[in-house]
Amino acid sequence: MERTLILLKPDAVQRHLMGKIIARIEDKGLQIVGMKLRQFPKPLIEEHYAVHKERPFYADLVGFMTSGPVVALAVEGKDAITVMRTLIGKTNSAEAAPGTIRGDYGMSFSNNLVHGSDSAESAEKELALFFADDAELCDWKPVGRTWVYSAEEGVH
Ligand code: IDP
Ligand code: MG
Repeated sequence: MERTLILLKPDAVQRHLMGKIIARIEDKGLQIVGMKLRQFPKPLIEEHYAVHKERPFYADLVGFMTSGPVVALAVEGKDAITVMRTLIGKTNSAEAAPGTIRGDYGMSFSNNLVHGSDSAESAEKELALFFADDAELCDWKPVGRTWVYSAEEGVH
């Protein structure tokens, strides 16, 4: 099992898409093991996007991500990082494939609704940033797991 950090960005919250996006994640068979809604402090967002520090859009990105509440989710599943990236779609929402979250709900490059960790290393770092206390994460076993995966997939 793998965990990934998902953020529902301020545009998703303002556009009342939280429920629809969370439903996509649950419908896929992924499991939410942490969830909080908060207007996160600027230093935390700056650290989260530190890899983009030198990019021309960095200041706007930090401004956007601190402009309103964000939902942070810890999502668990087999290959959850890749599965979520596929579900989210291409960075530029206008080009994202139909059926993806960005492809179905977005038009923008920057206001693209969702963040998902892009590797095991960033997932670990980002989860620690948004869920600093382990007690904020919930280990639980959904009853349906034995139907989401086959026994051979080794996650029962
Ligand atoms: P990702 O969210 O698909 O992983 P990244 O390249 O990691 O995309 O960029 C982080 C975020 O920065 C994007 O989701 C988007 O909100 C914003 N961003 C990336 N590239 C641009 C750009 O060229 N113009 C404006 N915003 C951008
Ligand atoms: Mg990224």
